[in-house]
Amino acid sequence: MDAPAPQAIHLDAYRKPDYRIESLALAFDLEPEATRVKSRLQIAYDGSPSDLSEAALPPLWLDGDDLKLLSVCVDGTPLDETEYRQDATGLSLDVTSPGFLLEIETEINPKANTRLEGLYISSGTFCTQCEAEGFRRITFFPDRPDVMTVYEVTLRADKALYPVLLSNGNLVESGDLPDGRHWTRWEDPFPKPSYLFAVVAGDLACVEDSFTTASGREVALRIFVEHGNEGRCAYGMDSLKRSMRWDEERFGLEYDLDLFNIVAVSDFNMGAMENKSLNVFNSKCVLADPDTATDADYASIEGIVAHEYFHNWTGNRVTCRDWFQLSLKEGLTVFRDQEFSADMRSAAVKRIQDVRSLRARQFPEDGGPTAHPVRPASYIEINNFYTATVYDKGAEVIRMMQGLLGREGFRKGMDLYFERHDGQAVTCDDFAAAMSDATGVDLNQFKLWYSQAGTPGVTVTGEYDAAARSFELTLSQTIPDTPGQSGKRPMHIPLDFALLDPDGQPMPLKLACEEAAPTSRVLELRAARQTFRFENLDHEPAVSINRGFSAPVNLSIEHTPATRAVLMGRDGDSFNRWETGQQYATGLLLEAVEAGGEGRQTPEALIDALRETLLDEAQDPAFRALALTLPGEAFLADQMKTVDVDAIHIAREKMRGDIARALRDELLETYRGMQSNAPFEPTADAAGKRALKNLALGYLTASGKAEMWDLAVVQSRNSDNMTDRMAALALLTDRQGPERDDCLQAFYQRYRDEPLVVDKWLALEAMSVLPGTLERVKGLLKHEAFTLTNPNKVRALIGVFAAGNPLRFHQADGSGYQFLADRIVELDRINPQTAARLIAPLGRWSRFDGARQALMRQALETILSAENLSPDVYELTSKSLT
Ligand code: B3K
Ligand code: ZN
Repeated sequence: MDAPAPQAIHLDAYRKPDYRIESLALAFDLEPEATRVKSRLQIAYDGSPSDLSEAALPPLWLDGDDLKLLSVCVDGTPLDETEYRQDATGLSLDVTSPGFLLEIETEINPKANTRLEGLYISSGTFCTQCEAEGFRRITFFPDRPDVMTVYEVTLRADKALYPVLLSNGNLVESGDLPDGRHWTRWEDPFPKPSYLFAVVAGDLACVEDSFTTASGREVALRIFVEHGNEGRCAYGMDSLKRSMRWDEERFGLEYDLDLFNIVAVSDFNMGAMENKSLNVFNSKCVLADPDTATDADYASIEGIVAHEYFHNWTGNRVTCRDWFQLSLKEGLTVFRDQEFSADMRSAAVKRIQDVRSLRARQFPEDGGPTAHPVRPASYIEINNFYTATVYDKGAEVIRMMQGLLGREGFRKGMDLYFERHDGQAVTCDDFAAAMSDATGVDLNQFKLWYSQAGTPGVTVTGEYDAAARSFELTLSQTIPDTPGQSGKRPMHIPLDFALLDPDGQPMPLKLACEEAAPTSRVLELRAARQTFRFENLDHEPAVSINRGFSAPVNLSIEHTPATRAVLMGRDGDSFNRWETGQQYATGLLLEAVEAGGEGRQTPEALIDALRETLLDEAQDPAFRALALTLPGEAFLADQMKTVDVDAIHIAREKMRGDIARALRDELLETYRGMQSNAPFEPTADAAGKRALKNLALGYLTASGKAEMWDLAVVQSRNSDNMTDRMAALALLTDRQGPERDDCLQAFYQRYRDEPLVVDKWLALEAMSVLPGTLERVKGLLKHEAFTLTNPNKVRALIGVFAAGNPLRFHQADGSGYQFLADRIVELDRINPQTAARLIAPLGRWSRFDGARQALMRQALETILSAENLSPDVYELTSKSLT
């Protein structure tokens, strides 16, 4: 790299803005290659009155990126070029009066905007993405979240090509213009930061519904989609209405405008965006019907629609002071969407799924070269900080607060937060202060969760004294060093806790110093090491700790075969029932990996426990499916000092085979028993049955009986829904032979005109464990179905290969690494944000053997030596190499 390395921005350098924007009027003349943007900003000096002598007024800084400046006027007078200074990052104006009207005209080229930040075109529709710093690619503006103002937006465009013209807030006027053009004007009465601004213009179909809020406001709900997709909006619409009701009931939060719009677009850098009253969605995250979407897609749509809607209060009405506070809105809103989904579906199953995803995405991040705190202290490119840590660990931090304050206390804290901060841009400290002030709970030590990175390790040991009928529990914590942070302070860790008797019943927990003996407690670990002594216990207890995964830590605890059986079979906390089984299987698998993969026969104790769960009709099928799913290869890798992808794969397949052979009859019975002739319903119950049925099918194909594969072939061809079809194909993609190719080919032919299903097809090829996968993936880059300009396609093929196929990505010759490096360099020129998101698998190099380490570092060096690297890719690649 010849250009100077991009500079980092630091949290402690925060300064409040010098100027307020009292109002903003924007007018767009939309043309694909030359859109004109006129902005009128009423500006006021926001410093102390003593600074008001004219000479002392600081210059006004306006961010700008890739804009053609046409004119600047102050109070009606055009400025000449000596009165402002422009560089590649913006404009600095001399200010002579504490209040003035600034008018700026710029020209932009949406068609050339392949970064998908700012104003761009997706399948002929104009749309915007402004978070985090896209607004500066539309017009010059102080593009930071603590500058909030009211917007009036006028849109003018060709009426035939763009009959729908949308922006934030309420439609106030519209009309026709000469030359086949038309216009609309929008006003958003709520002050907002620029990142929540949005515009959409296109020829879109609209599905309409309505919602009446608790206080009687009638809200029009609209989902705009490409023509032909109207039939795929029902689930998203229903999710929206249920979210609106839920937020009223759980948090007393009502919608605040008469209109709520969702627009689906096919080219989008992430899932969706919460622009005020005009949410823009990746079509994948809102469109669904049984023929094209799986149960997992339905669940994700429900969660994402809710998430974006919930941002209206947590993010929009109260926003972030600066981007270091991103988790203020994201962690809190993820927590809210998790709670919503838990209420809509099975809370136990939802919790297990969330923990699985935390462990798959966040724990490795927290233990790798890009580890950062929930509130980072510095960044080069903020788009690189929309991470699992900020989102998912951030949500865990909020969940722990709810655990410490109780649900009622937490609600009081939320009420106080809105009472104090509605309409403001605030910090994570302001949030914690509201929680603490509303309840009197001291959160000072707890706030280390915001500033210390790394997953804490908690070790649990216990000793039962039969003569004294007492049990002594010792907890100790260590917080690992992470880049730039060492010697950390002990955290405040809330651990939900019970002691179970041999029947799985919770025993009274009487501490020596207390009279009360509840049957469950939250143990608050605050010191590096703490001991708790419980009295009056008639049996040696089974320790059920970190129930419901109350704290995001790595727990280390030894069980005897007897206590393990109690926890696995009878713990009333279903999370720990699941967790104990997973720990048991993990221990066995890691032993087998040590032995090169094959290891010994899977013990009867595990098989018996799995049989019991499989056949236990009292338990939710979705839970049973999760309990019978072995820990994934990536999770196992994360438990090892030096990862051996081949041995992990062999060990896991061997155990699957053992289980399949031992339980074949029961699995076949389950496979048949979970079939249904009823029409597809995306309910949690029906989805749970399909999950268990497909789990059984997976094991059956692993049992070594060739005829079991016929079940998968038939299911892939004859199912009436995408869930079953995909489940069968995911098995078939790993099996060499003509059926595989025939089934995948038939699938592509059937769905070649459905972009979202074509993504699934690409992902199936990318996740195959067969040896020729990399070659097939390379071939698919040239397939008519693939393009580097669409982020969904990139993630489906390249992303799934690199992050979801450890066996083939890490093949010993390093060809997987070099393939990824080349694609990242190529994509960086088109779309840096999406390119940067592909780097993480290479950053894990230190966990591999010497030969792979060298090859992975070499691939990272290839990226770093490319010319004109974006700050996005530069930041993550350089950090990954340290
Ligand atoms: N707030 C957006 C994410 C924007 C990402 C910008 N790189 C979606 C969400 O979290 O709801
Ligand atoms: Zn969000």
